[in-house]
Amino acid sequence: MRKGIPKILITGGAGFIGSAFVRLLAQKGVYSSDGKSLSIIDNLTYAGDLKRLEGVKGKFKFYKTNICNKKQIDLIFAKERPEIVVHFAAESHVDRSIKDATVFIQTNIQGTQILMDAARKYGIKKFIFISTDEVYGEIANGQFDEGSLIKPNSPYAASKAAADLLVQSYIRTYNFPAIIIRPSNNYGPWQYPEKLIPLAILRILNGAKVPVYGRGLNVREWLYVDDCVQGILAIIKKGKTGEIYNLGSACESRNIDTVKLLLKNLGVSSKRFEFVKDRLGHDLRYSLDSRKLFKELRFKPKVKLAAGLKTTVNWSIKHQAWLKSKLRDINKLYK
Ligand code: NAD
Ligand code: TDX
Repeated sequence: MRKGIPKILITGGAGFIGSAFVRLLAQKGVYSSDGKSLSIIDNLTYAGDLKRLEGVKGKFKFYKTNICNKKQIDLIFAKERPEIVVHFAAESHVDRSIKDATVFIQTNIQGTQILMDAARKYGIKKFIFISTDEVYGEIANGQFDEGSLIKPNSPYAASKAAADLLVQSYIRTYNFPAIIIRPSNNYGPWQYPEKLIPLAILRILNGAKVPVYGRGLNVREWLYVDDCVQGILAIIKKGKTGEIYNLGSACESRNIDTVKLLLKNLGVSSKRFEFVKDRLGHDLRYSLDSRKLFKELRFKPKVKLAAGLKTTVNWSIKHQAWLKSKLRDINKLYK
C-alpha cells in the first residue's frame, strides 16, 4: 500500500452507485496505482456488471463473493485488512421486493451483520453503511431529518431500515465506528433499467411507451449519481463516526413531470407514456432535509434534474446496446 492511502473495501462495487464510487476514487487517485489498496466484493447478481468498471481495470482486487458467506468474508478481511469499508451491496429494487422479499432479508440484513462482525474482528477504522431515504417512509408535506422516526413501507425499505437499525445498535453497543448515509433517489449512467429513469429511456428506445404507476403524482428527490458518490466521499473524509447523514439534492419532481422531461430530451411526443396499475403500498413522496451535510460538512450536490436527465439520455443513447442487453430480464420482471 502506498503511504497515506487507506486500504478500502467496497461491497457492491459492480453495481450502479458502487461502481460510480470506484470510478471516482480512480479519478481522484484515492488508491495506489498497483491496485493493492482497493478491493471490491460483489457476487454479480442480475444487477452487478463488471462492464461498469472496464475503464478502471487493474486498479482494484475483485472478489466474486456473497456477503452472506461468513467464512469467505472472514477470509477476505483477514487477507485484505481494510481500514475503511464502504458497504453498498444490497438488493435495491422495490418492485422485486414486493414479489419476493426473501433475498432482501438475507443480503440487506444478514449480509450487513456478517460484514460488521468481520469489521469488528479485524479492527476496522470506518464502516460506511449506505442506507436510503426510504427508511423514513413517505411524507406528504415537510421533510425528514436525521432524527425523524424510521417507518418503512415496502419490504425493500423495511430490510434497509432493519440493517440501518442494526448498524445503530453496533455503534451503541460496541462503539462500532460506523457512519450511516441515507441518499435519495439516484439516477445517471449505468443504472439498471428496472428503475424509473433508465426503464423509461429503454422503453422509448424500443418504440414502446413509458409505464407510469397510478396517476404519476408520486414525488421523488432526484440525485445525480456523481453528486451522490462525491457526497459519500465528503462524508468519509469529514463526517463523524456514530453519525447519520441525509444525502439529498433538493430536486423534487412528480413522476409524471420527470417522465415528460425525459420524453422531451429524447425528442419524442410528450404523450409517449401510459398510466398503469399502481405499485402496492406506493410511497407518495420522499423529501430529505440535508442541512446537516450541506452546512456541517459543506457539501452540496451540483447537478440539477434537467441537466442530469440530459446527460443521462445522451449517455443512454450511446450505450443503448448495454441497456438493451437487459431487456429480457426486464420483460420477465414486468410481464
Ligand atoms: P444495484 O442494485 O445497482 O447494485 C447492487 C450491487 O450489489 C450489485 O453489483 C450486486 O451484484 C451486488 N450484490 C447484491 N447482493 C449481493 C450479495 N449478497 N453479495 C455481494 N454483492 C451483492 O444498487 P445501487 O442502486 O447501486 O444501490 C447501492 C446501494 O445504495 C444499496 O445499498 C441501495 O440500497 C442504496 N441506495 C440506492 C439508491 C438508488 O436510488 N439507487 C438510493 C438510496 C440508497
Ligand atoms: O415503471 C415504473 N413506473 C413508475 O411510475 C417504475 C419502475 C417506477 N415508477 C415510479 C415508482 C416511484 O414512485 O417511479 C418512482 C421511482 O421508482 P424507482 O425508480 O423504482 O425507485 P424508488 O421505488 O423510488 O426507489 C429508489 O430510491 C430509493 C431506489 O430503487 C432505491 O434503491 C432507493 O433506496
